[in-house]
Amino acid sequence: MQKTVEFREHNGLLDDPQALRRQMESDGYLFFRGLLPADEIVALRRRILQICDNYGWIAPGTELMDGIADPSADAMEPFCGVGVPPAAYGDVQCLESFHRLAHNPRLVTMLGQLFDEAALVHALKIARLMIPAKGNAPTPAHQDHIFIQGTKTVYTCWMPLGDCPRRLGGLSVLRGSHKLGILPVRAAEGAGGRHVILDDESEQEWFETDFEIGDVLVFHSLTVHKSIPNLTENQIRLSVDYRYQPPSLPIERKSITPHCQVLPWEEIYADWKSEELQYYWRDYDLEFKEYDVSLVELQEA
Ligand SMILES: O=C(O)CCC(=O)C(=O)O
Repeated sequence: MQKTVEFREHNGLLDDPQALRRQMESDGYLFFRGLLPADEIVALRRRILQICDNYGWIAPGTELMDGIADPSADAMEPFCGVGVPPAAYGDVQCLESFHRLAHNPRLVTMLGQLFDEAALVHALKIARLMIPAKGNAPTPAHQDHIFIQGTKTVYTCWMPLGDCPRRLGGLSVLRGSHKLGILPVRAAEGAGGRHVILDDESEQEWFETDFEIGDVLVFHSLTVHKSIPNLTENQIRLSVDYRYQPPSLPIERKSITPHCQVLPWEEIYADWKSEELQYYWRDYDLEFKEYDVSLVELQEA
């Protein structure tokens, strides 16, 4: 039987590494209210909505920051589960502030406490511009590990770029599902195109919330999660998902490449003001692990 439960808030565990680790081990997720500075997120939101406007996807006469989609956006062809076509996504990947947010000291410190080792931020960083349009189905229930691989000790930080009440979508996690091991998958619509096959009889507790700007959801690479359908008629759900791991554990090469190879790093970096966050992973002595394609093979049609 499926049950929907409000996220527990874990701000009280910040600065207590053992308590953070215990909570992650127990439920497979952590949720922090207002962990990130709203002004940084607002600025990034504005840059991304400006890109949407450049492509004609913002309804004329509406306030840019409300992110109201123009009906013509229905004609665009989204790719790679990011909500928009490659040209627009390339523009987002070129934003220095989009990459910088993943390195926010509050995030990196919290993850370092969880790992008991300074966290490596994956270079592959994802933005989702979920315009309610044809082809933008909600993300099916899945485990990140089958796509990311390397070590299972990879944690995802998901955060909305603005308030994200349930009716706008948002992410939901299946509590404790990181203990189920790697689950088989069937084909599905939405990002990743894979839906985990779960025992229907099992008691399922899906945790969700009305996200506010600055909130951060952290989950283990085996924690099953999905997006909630966007029930608004025309509002764009903007979010980012970044990944972290201990640098001492194996990593798969894709994690140091631009998401979906949308542009090469040289083009992404072309207009950046600072070199600090360019090619930073080259400072690590990383152990690379081959991608195992069998993990994404479909078990059911
Ligand atoms: O934002 C979404 O719709 C999907 C995000 C996701 O699956 C992830 O962060 O791993």
